[in-house]
Amino acid sequence: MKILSAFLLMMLLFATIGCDQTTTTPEDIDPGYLVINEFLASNDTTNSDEYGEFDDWVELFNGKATAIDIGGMYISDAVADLTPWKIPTNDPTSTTIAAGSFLILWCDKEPEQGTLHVDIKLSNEGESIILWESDATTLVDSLNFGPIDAGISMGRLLDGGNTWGTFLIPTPGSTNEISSQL
Ligand SMILES: [Ca+2]
Ligand SMILES: [Ca+2]
Repeated sequence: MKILSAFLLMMLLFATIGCDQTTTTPEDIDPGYLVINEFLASNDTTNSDEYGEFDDWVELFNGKATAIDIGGMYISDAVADLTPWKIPTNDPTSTTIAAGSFLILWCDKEPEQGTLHVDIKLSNEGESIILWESDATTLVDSLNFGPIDAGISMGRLLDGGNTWGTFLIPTPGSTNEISSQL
């Protein structure tokens, strides 16, 4: 009887997961984490910034139950960068990510265009993205990626989850579109 109950429970669990693939489940998220959730390393036509420029971007996702202000954190495209870019601290309205929400950082090396324009660019030949806490030492999240075609984004299949994929339809600032996975 116990075995049967366990079997039914397993079946119910699989059925639940199977029906709900586009929703991030608690098991997929480490609640302590702010993560790099998606990025577009070569942006030709997907989306443009406030200046009409189709620049590269990194999407962050706050999987915590509380808002996070990323002002003061550091970002770079190289692990050994001795002068990573400090995200400005004077514009918390722009740099605060609500619980369960997303934020786009434009990787255009044009910080004069606004708080969320960082002094790095991404290469679609492959490189790294690293985000540090405001002590410039504690790692928030990082990844390495290889060559990727223009207009194709890479991201977590479930927002905040551990498994990465490539997406035909990038989703800057919103839930990753698992149905467009390549
Ligand atoms: Ca720009
Ligand atoms: Ca997204």
